[in-house]
Amino acid sequence: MKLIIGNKNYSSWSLRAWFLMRQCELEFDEQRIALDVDTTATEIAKHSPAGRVPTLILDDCTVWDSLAIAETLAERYPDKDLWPRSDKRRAHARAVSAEMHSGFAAMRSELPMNCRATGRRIAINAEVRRDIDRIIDIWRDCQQQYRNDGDWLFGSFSVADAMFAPVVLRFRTYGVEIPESANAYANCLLENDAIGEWLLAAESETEVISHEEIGL
Ligand SMILES: N[C@@H](CCC(=O)N[C@@H](CS)C(=O)NCC(=O)O)C(=O)O
Repeated sequence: MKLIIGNKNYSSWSLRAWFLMRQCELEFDEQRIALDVDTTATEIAKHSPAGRVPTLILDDCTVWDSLAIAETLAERYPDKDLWPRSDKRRAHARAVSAEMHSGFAAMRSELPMNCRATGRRIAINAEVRRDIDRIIDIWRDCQQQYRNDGDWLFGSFSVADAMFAPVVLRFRTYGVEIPESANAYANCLLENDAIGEWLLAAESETEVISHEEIGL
C-alpha cells in the first residue's frame, strides 16, 4: 500500500497516518507532495478526490482522511491492535481521537505544526488556552486510568497517540508550558524512533510555507 503525504515539516494530518502505520510496523511506500506550490492541487488530485493528504492507496480502494485511514487499517490488520482491545477503553480512545479530529480549531490555526522550528514564541489567546487546557485534561484523564499499563495514552500505543502526536510537536515549537504529567507523555512521544525519523526528514526539507511560519 502507498501513503500520500504532504511536507513532513508542516503536514500534521499526514504525520498522524504515517506515524500510526510506522509505529504499528505496517509496510507501505510513501509519496510526498509539496504543499502550497503551483502543482500541489494537480498532484494531490491524481490520488485524492478530496484534494487532501493523507490519502492511502490500497490494492482495492483509496481512502482519504486520517481517521478513515485509521479505521480502515484497524479493520484490515486486526492483529496490530490499532485501537485498545477492551470495549470501554476503545470507546474512550475513539472519543478523544474524534474530538482531536473535529476540534481544537483555534490551536490548529494559531499554532501550526512546524517541526523544524523551535523556540518560537506567540501570544496565546483565550481560545487557544481553552484548547490547550482541554488537551492537558484529556491526557491527565488517560494517565490516571491507564498509566499502569504503559506510557501511551491508553497504555499500549493506539490511534489516539497518532492523533495527538502533532500537538506534542506544536507544544515543542512554541514552548507551550505544560504540567509535569503532560510533559511525561510529550517526552514519551518525542523519544519515539518513528517520530525521530519524521523530525529528521522534516529538518531536511527546504520548502518554506510563509503563512505557516508563525512566532518570533
Ligand atoms: N480532515 C482531513 C484533513 C486533511 C488536510 O487538511 N490536509 C492538508 C495538509 S495537512 C491538505 O491536504 N491540504 C491541501 C493543500 O494544502 O492544498 C484529515 O483528517 O486527513
